Amino acid sequence: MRLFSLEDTIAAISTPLGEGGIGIVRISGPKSLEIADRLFRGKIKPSQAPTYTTHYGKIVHKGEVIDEVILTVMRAPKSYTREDVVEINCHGGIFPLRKTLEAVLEEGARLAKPGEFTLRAFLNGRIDLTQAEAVLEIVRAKSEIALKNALSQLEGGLSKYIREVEREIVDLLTFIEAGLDFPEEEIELLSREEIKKRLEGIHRKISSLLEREKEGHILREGIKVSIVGKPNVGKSTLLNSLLGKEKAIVTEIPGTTRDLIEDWITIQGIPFHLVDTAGWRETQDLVEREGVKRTKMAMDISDLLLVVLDRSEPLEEEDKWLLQHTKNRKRILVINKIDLPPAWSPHNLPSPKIQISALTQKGLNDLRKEMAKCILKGEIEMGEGPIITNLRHLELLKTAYSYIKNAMESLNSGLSEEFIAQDLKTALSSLKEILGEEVGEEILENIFSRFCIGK
Ligand SMILES: Nc1nc2c(ncn2[C@@H]2O[C@H](COP(=O)(O)OP(=O)(O)OP(=O)(O)O)[C@@H](O)[C@H]2O)c(=O)[nH]1
Ligand SMILES: [Mg+2]
Repeated sequence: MRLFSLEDTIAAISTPLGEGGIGIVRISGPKSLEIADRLFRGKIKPSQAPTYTTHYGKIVHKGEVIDEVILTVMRAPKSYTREDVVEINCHGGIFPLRKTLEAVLEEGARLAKPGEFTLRAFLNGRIDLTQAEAVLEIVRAKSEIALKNALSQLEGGLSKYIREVEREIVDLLTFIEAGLDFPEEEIELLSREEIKKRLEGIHRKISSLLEREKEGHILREGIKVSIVGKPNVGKSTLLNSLLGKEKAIVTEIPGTTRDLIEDWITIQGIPFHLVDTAGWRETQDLVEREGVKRTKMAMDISDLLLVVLDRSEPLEEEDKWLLQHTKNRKRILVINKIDLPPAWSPHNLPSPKIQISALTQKGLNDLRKEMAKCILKGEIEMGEGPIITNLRHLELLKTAYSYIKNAMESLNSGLSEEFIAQDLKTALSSLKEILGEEVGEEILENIFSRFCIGK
């Protein structure tokens, strides 16, 4: 299968396309240096350059100077892919980059598939699968905490944890199987009590990873926050103020926002996915009605609601309805327009409530703090240690967990140790699959196809 061939030399533009300071064409594989030799004109031939050195020169193809470049040589095995890698730093425009890539391809490289450089690093054993996946998570990280977690995964934090659990399972299996193979021999065996203790230890380790599933979900998806309220209370103004940009249209006409408007912010390192919604009211207007329907759906799937009330106008039926219907949800009451004379007092409203002026930004910091507090309070402690953010890992861990549980139950109900060994083996192979030690090509294809080309 082509995806897994390591014999050919691959190349791609590794920086985003568009106008930039520089752009990089990356080449990896056995012919990298040879190809570079044919295109590069400088003081030294790339194939004679020591590893980790950079060289100034020109790319010349078919007698035509394509670009003035800096070329970097990284020799196997100390490179991203563990193969010979050449990176050509071109001027940033699309044209020189494309021309350089074309020349590289004409000289014998083939265009890399998405994620193929990272795939090679994995296939060549430089990184395991969780580390390869971390590369993708780093690119996609939506907040500092997500980035930190992905970086630690790239450094092998998660792999180390899982390898420890693997080792404990293998140790236990060795004892159990020795007992099964040589029942008559005088070898030191574990008592059922000791087996139980070890199983419990393994169980604890896996479950403590699983317990942080919720944090993983947040890092992956962010906290979904819907801004709701009747028309004209200032929802879109609030969205814009939190984002620091004019994302949503704001007018004094009630019913301005019809569709959901979404964007991301981070507060204290936590990613929030904000959704501004259509004002909540009964209406005959078809478009607006559809908008309100979407508001309902957004509300249903939110982790947190910002229920916005306008303090400068008397409360109406819609406000009361919303207050009543969101009372069992995680919410913050946002009392807006405090820069205007008040028409009522929020005194009797339940907490948490924050008074703000979305227009002048007064109170906005308190609101941010409250949003972070709602999330951190008791539920999400972004503590130390790996957090599972990847659904593939999560599923496999759950499988391992259930087999360890099976093994514990078999032991408690006095079943033969053969059953326990079987469960342990299945759990072990799930853990190996997380690290990519036992994983099918189809799964690899699926993972790496989500990367961008050039990674
Ligand atoms: N004085 C004052 N005016 C505000 C404040 N927040 C919003 N407004 C004004 O209130 C009007 C409505 O604001 P929007 O943000 O469009 O209100 P909305 O809740 O999104 O309204 P719909 O999209 O129609 O549901 C605009 O004229 C805003 O300038 C505030 O804190 N103080
Ligand atoms: Mg609006």
